[in-house]
Amino acid sequence: MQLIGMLDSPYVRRAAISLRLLGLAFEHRSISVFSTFEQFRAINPVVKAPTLVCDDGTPLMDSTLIIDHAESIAGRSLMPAGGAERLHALRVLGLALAACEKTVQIVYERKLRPPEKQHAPWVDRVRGQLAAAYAGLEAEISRLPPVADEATLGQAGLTSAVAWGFTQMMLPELVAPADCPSLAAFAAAAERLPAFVALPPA
Ligand SMILES: N[C@@H](CCC(=O)N[C@@H](CS)C(=O)NCC(=O)O)C(=O)O
Repeated sequence: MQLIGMLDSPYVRRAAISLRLLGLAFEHRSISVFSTFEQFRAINPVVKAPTLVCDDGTPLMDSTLIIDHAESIAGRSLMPAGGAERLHALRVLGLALAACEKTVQIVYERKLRPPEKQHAPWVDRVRGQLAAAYAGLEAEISRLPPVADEATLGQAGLTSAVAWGFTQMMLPELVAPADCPSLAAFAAAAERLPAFVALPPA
């Protein structure tokens, strides 16, 4: 199978790291939804990254759905099976995905719209949502197992670390590490794991 998309997308990166942690072989193709739009469109006319082209040619979209499919192939999950642990992981994952989404919205507003068409009230709203997502993540992250090795890193921790790295790479002025010390330390430890090192965002 082929994973299509650039690793500077947090969605592509979380899918790639998940595939690797699940022990699944895949070819990663760094095709951009922007600079190589037509090449991407030839693979998936919807042009969404990540796209997973399955072995039978089916193009799947959305990182969460791709990970769901990958877990069904691997026969195991990066999420806790149930109970309070799963509920907490779902809470953390939702916050991390919201942080990714709000970061992407601000980046698109800045990069894709001409300055005179940028809408300050919208950006302020999204900035508030981004700050709330990171405040929530900072409050919750200490309840995840500390990053010891890849075997102990679940989906919630993986995606939190990817989200943090993405926001720090794209909008470092908006969320200071000093405001999220636990999350920053957690992400730094995750970034030292082989799967994160092998799949860098840049
Ligand atoms: N919910 C989706 C979000 C994917 C997403 O928005 N990807 C961006 C790249 S970071 C994209 O495809 N942008 C191109 C577009 O939406 O036109 C996921 O989890 O995969």
